[in-house]
Amino acid sequence: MQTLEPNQLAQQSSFSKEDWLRGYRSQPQEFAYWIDQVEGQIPLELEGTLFRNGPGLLDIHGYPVRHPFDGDGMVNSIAFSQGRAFYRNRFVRTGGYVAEQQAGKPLYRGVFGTQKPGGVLANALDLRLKNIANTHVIYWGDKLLALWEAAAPHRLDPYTLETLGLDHLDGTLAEGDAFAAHPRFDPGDSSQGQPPRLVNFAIKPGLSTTITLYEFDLHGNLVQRQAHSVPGFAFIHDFAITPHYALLFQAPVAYNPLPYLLGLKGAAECITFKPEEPTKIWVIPRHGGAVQTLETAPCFVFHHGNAFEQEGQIVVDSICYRDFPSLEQEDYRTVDFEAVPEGQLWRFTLNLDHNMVTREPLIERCCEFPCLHPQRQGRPYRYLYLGAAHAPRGNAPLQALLKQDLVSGEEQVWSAAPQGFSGEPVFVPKPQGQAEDDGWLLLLLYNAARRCSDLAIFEAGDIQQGPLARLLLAHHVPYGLHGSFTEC
Ligand code: 3ON
Ligand code: FE
Repeated sequence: MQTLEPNQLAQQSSFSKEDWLRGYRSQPQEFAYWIDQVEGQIPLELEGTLFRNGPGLLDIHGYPVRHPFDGDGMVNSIAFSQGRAFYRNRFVRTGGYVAEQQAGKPLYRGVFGTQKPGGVLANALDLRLKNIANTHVIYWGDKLLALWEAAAPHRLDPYTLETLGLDHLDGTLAEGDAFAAHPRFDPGDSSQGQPPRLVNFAIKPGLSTTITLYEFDLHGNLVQRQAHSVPGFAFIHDFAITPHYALLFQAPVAYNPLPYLLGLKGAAECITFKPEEPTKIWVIPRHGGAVQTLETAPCFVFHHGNAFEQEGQIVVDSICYRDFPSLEQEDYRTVDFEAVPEGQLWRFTLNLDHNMVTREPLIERCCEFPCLHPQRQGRPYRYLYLGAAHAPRGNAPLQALLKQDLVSGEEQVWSAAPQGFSGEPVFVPKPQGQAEDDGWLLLLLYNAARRCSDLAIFEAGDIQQGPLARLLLAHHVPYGLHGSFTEC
């Protein structure tokens, strides 16, 4: 066996940049087929459909997007039945996608800096948003919805993935209203007479920002809405809930829209981090009561793991970045991973009586895309699953699956390095499961060795044994964002 000096070890990379980049090629084709290349066994009891969303196009007829978050939404479904799996993918036929595919060139600017061809003059003062429906896909109230946080959802046919049109949630959203891409499913508590709820928020930024909170019942009917105005600009991508509270983190950012108006930058590229100011945590009671705001050290959060109430305090577990990842430096394809901060999991404990927040690091390994047992949402919990870097320290692409035991502190890691790249795991409880980790984890991997994607199915109770099954797709799916599982 080869032995390595410590400095050589540090230089040894767990991936090649060429391999990583190949996962960001457009996938313009749409497929529908039974997956017949399967390594291992698909569990017979796994019945239902995994939906995933993400940018399907990284270019529009050869014009590259400036950032993957600007890519047109492509929804994938993998339907499991009797040990077999059927794959399908379709682009969301948003107005922008249809028009641009017809025109053969970009007709819209992207929030993350994509510009129309034609230089500054062609872009200045064009402030139309292209709703790209690329961030999440959920099935709720008999509707399959593709979400993008700055505009309304698109409704899709859950079987064919055909786009049925924009959906204003039975009149809940007015024309032009936003709806965040991060709804939370509150499982409720039947012993307390609390039914399940879908809770989501919407942000209307400006000199002051309006946060609207929505709650829907199982049938998709709006049961509660409240709106609050908070001082200053806010970019809030995700939030957390407990049975009594919604929690939103407002990072200290400034927004100077001038370069956006002038056609020089995308809106998100005009956001800068203010490291001398605190991050504010907005605590909104879900069932009435005064809103409270607490402060903690400056940090930026895209995603929260979970939150819960404990002994009069609120605990929130969140992936924090030292600052808002600056977008303006260079092309995402030439990123220097070492030069940008990684996401790490922190635990915030909020004492509402004393208006105090304490925080401690839980996972120092670079990680993102947390998920947990859906019945533990908003409740005390033990296990969090995430996409993670192969190496225990430093910023790097996600190549691993991490299971964190928050009670014992034990971590389990399964890595797909050097040629595998991971993303968000989705937890599916077993039909008769008892333990919190009695379920499967579904993880879409980009497999650079095949230049195709694999769906890996893990036993959540033991991820280190590797996947129970690997479903080899006949093509690649560009690195995606979020997805969900539904039993039908
Ligand atoms: O001008 C305002 C500012 C702003 C940024 C208003 C606004 C609402 C138009 C706005 C828009 C925000 C949008 C559209 C955000 C979309 C975010 C998005 C599509 C994805 C975010 C992903 C986050 C993470 C952390 C992804 C991580 C990915 C990896 C680790 C790589 O696989
Ligand atoms: Fe997200």
